[in-house]
Amino acid sequence: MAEDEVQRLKRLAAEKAVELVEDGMVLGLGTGSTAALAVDAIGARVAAGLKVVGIPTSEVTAAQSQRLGIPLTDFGHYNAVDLTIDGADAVDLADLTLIKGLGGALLREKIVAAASKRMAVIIDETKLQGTIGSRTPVPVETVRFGWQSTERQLKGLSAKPKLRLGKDGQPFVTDGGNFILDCDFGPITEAAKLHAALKSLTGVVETGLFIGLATDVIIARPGGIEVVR
Ligand code: ABF
Repeated sequence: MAEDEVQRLKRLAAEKAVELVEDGMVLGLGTGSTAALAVDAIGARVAAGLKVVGIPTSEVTAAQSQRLGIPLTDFGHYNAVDLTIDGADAVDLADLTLIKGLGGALLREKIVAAASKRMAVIIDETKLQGTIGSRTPVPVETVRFGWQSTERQLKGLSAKPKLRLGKDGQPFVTDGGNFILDCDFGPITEAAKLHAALKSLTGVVETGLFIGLATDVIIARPGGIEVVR
């Protein structure tokens, strides 16, 4: 699909999700190119008088929100988020399991998603990949100390881990100061079991498997929008 068309679809999905935003809501503000379009649309509504507060899922989103005048808050002030709008890297429509974290923000994204009453995931149809993991690795956020040891443990779970590098060729460092090991497992049939096994490894902070968190998936296709709940 041409890049312009993908961009158009991302915008459609983002705008559809922002229709769910109501006055007075606490919003989870996602990260990534699709979520950024939703944050833009929220910013436009705030400029027109909408009253909301947002909890950003990354420093990048925090900076974008501040530029747009979206008031920010945190979990010291609110226990729960009314609605989170975020992107994803792969979605299995059978049970709304997601892979997230290719953008590097999976830890904050998961903390916000787990505290959310509703999580609308916005994607273009290229993110639909049938069985999760078939085309997208699972990002695993790992503490820096001893990452090679964590990597060996991951290999013991049959992963093919690869340390993520930044544009400068150095290890990519997350907002939490951690590394990411992108783990190819091939098609994942038991995501919850795999997630639990990964989390039990010393050194693993969080995984990019989002299970039971998405409530709505908004898919933009060339023919129109589909919403799966
Ligand atoms: C965030 O951004 C991530 O969880 C996911 O890794 C990525 C998707 O980015 P994009 O919308 O740019 O494809 O939502």
